[in-house]
Amino acid sequence: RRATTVDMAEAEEFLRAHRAEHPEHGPVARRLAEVRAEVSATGSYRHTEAELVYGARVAWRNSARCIGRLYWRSLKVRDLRDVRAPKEVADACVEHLRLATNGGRIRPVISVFAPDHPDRPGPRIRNEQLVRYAGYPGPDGGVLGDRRNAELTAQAVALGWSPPARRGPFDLLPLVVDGHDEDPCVVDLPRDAVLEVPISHPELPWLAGLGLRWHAVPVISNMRLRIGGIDYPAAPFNGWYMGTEIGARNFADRDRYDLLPYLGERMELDTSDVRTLWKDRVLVELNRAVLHSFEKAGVTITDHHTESDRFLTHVRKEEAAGRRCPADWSWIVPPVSGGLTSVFHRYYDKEELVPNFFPVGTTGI
Ligand code: HEM
Ligand code: NRG
Repeated sequence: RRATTVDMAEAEEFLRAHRAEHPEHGPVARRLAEVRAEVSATGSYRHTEAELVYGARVAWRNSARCIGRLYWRSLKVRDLRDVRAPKEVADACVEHLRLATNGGRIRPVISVFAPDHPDRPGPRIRNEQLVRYAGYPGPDGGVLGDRRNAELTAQAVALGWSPPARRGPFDLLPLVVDGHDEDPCVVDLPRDAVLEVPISHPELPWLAGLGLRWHAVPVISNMRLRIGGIDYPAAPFNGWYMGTEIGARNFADRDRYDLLPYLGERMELDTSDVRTLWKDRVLVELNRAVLHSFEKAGVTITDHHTESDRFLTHVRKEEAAGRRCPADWSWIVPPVSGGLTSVFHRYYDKEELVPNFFPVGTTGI
């Protein structure tokens, strides 16, 4: 995990881009000289507060898989670069959840913890999101809860975490944070830091009785933020949900909660032949239930039609600003009703830009 010296070419490109977009921070020449000296002496450099804020926002702007980028300028950046001890990282993550949740009026937030340095790596969060539901191995190879988190659940248990006495399908996993030269820290999330939405349906009263729920805020915590050659391996960020993420994937995927067969029976559809399109019909009702429930609970959520139109507005604004807007069609097009949404009917720029977010286990760009 030893990081290498900062790539000065990447640093320079970033510093020039920052001053070009924000001339109020003065001429770039002096800053470049300063950074060159710091990199020669230490192998790395420290971003100014303004560079960090700009870098984090541009990393979002450059995230080719994200349909929610219209609001990239509104990202609230928490400068936690001096926080590296696992327990302190975990506590600050709990605080992130509270700030972002904001009683249901969700705010986009990123918390940037200590970066990797040539002689000391930064902290790492093992959870892929701050809020994840446990997946327990059941009999016959089945899983109780979210199968996607089976591995993290096993790791937490191995590190001494005890699941609730009565295990359920929506048990909150603890945060698992690794530090440098320290044992990983396992911290339960306080219940009152995690807002959850009970799922009901506008016309199918029995659906509320199933006890389905989902957490209000998606906080991705396993991506490395890279800015100007510096890696921030712990930089959890959030926006709000688009309904299809929950209704068409988390609840529906065969390797997640796999609810379609059960709901098809409950809706009394003919599930004997895929050509009745029973799965498609269940999926629509499930997605209505998600949007309905979040709205009823007063929790920010968006739908795939609105978000697709907003995304194309964003692409046009970026073009007008003379910038490229890379986008990955296969991630941007929603997992239901693709052709009904505006984003389906065109292609996008493909190149990868930095700053950006990368899978935490990888190095470089
Ligand atoms: C991916 C929506 C905010 C960065 C996505 C996806 C959606 C989405 C639907 C695809 C997820 C999937 O298919 O699993 C939104 C909405 C936001 C928002 C509605 C509301 C404000 C943000 C913010 C950031 C961000 C604040 C970073 C600062 C990303 C990245 C991915 C992504 C890096 C790709 C994740 C991966 O590779 O697994 N977003 N997003 N998004 N978003 Fe956003
Ligand atoms: N599909 C995942 C979340 C991925 C990111 N989505 C966002 N990001 N909306 C899920 O939990 O369903 N965001 O930062 O808002």
